[in-house]
Amino acid sequence: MQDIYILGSGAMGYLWASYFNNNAKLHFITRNQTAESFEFKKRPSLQTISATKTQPAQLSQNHSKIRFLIVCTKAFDAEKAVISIENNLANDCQILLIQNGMGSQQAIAKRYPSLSIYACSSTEGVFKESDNILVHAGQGENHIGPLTPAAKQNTLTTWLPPSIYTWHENISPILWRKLVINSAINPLTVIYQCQNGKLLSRPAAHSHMKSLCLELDALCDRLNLNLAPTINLVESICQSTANNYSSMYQDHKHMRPTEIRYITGYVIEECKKLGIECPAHEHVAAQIVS
Ligand code: KPL
Repeated sequence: MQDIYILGSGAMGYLWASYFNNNAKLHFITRNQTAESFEFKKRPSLQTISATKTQPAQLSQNHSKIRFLIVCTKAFDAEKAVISIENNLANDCQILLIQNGMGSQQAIAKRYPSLSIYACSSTEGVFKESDNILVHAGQGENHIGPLTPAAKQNTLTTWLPPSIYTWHENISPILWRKLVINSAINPLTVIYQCQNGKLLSRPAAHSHMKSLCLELDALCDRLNLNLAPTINLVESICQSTANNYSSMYQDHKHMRPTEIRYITGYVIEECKKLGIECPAHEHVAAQIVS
């Protein structure tokens, strides 16, 4: 059985572990837990998943080098987390990155250019009810593509169940599409303290969204991304996820750091590089704690 290592034991980490259906040895690498076996259940299927928890320091003692790694941390933790175990990575290690926004995945790919590094954009809806219960609330999709030259579809199929993702030779437009959605929705749900759907019914929030989308249109046009007018895309996602509280709203509500630097911050950086004015994004970035 293959050993699969997972960084990040939040809902996404649990979900990715569940995809292996116990056909692999699953190891969560955690900062503050000693090695121990544990189980959790996934609802509504009631599948039981068994795994171990291992601290980075224990990796060198009890484990061979890591060949398959899935990084499910928040964007701001991802690079630090990979660096903390870099001495344990095999020369042919394959790393799958599942972060919101952009910037963190590219930084990791730049740091380890010889490894096989993949980015995933996921629309799966999950939350942890407790440490032993994962709730799969919304069926979504996973889109995966390469970030380094060594990352190939046929290498990925040697360990990742092909039924759970769609492969893209060019993942960049997919990551951009999600970034556009997140930058026009997530910060506004924090500013207006509401679910995604309410951004359409509250006039102030809706007109704020339109100003963000006009800046995103200018950026998408310059990058030749076929996404403008982005307001149509953003409004349709607000409708289909109307009852969701965005991930940024939830982070803010629980007083956790937010991913604003990797969402709005990335848009601002790209606009600056291209000489595009983006006052609405700058204003939003100044209002949200990172
Ligand atoms: O991706 C999301 C998020 O909350 O981060 C959306 C699509 C906005 C759904 O809530």
